[in-house]
Amino acid sequence: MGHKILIMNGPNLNLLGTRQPEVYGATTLADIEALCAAKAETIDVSLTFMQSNHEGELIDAIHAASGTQDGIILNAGAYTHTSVALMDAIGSVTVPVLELHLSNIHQREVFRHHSYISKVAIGMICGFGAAGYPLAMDAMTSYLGAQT
Ligand code: CA2
Repeated sequence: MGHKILIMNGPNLNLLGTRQPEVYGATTLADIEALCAAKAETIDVSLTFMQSNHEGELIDAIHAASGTQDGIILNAGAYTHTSVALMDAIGSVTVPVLELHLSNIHQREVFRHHSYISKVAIGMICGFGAAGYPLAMDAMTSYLGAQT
């Protein structure tokens, strides 16, 4: 089995596909998980997929990923713009984190333009909707493959 990748989803992403489809699309988080599971098969990735509405749970998951996962793909939701604690958690582990957003945060309200996660992420994908998830898996796999 290839790399171990953890995909983490933050607050309100459990509501995907049920509200604001004009912003976030009609795809549910369960649909995205299925998309990622199918992608994992094709690129030989061992995938763990989770969602939490709780900042501390997300921080605990980052700590737990240290030494057990090869990479994290993180859509931190609105914590992206508020959470020094999540930034510090990522900064405290060596596991690489790729920042992901469904929407193009730079096209939206000014308060979404700043990301604490970007300070500590290896890179960021945004604006491609659900398709960003398998893109992020390719990007993380490529990043991990380039590491010595
Ligand atoms: O574009 C993204 O992926 C975001 O991380 C989504 C967050 C938002 O706060 C970030 O600025 C950008 C919000 C997720 C909320 O998801 C909802 C889904 C359905 C209905 C309402 C909210």
